[in-house]
Amino acid sequence: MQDAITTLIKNYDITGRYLDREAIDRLKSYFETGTARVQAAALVNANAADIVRQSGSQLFSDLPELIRPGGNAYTTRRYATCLRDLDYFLRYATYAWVAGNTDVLDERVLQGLRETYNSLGVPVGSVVIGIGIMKQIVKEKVEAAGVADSGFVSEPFDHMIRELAETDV
Ligand SMILES: CCC1=C(C)/C(=C/C2=NC(=C\c3[nH]c(/C=C4\NC(=O)[C@H](C)[C@H]4CC)c(C)c3CCC(=O)O)/C(CCC(=O)O)=C2C)NC1=O
Repeated sequence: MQDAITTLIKNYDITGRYLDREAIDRLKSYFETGTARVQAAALVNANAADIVRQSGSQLFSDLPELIRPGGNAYTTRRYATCLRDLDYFLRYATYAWVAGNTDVLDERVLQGLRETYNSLGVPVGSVVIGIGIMKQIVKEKVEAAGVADSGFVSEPFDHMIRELAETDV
């Protein structure tokens, strides 16, 4: 698992370079957004159950066939498992904010996920829509709380969306 700093240092060490202008700029931007990243993570921590519930409700109202007989989230067990998956995506997104890096998502969340979903008939396109809905809800909450520099908020969600959507082709 890597974070913004270890990744940068590793890259410079490989080529034996001192931290140059570009490295300093990247470090500055990471430290300048640091407080906001931690604030956003704390905000999600305090509202996680709510965010997951709201995201699920909107997903199932946009795609009601998911919870009808034959739908992948039909039955209480699968409904709950779907919400659990959304909760995983949310929790790991907060780790990625704090790390300033999406590596944790590749390693802990996305690896092998598409294969698992395919083998269980979980519709990846609908999962991607669910992550997009959750991103919107989280962005609104973070902005409403007045957390500065919220540009980083979307990053982990966009990364998961991109990776899942891409590997589904
Ligand atoms: C921390 C990293 C991590 C992730 C991401 C993860 C996902 C994950 N989701 C699973 C199942 C599942 N995932 C869903 C999700 C959905 N179905 C839908 O229709 C919706 C579109 C969607 C919710 C948004 C469902 C319904 C199942 C159960 C499928 C089944 O057993 O038939 C499974 C199979 C094992 C299980 O049932 O627990 C895994 C491994 N597990 C992990 O450890």
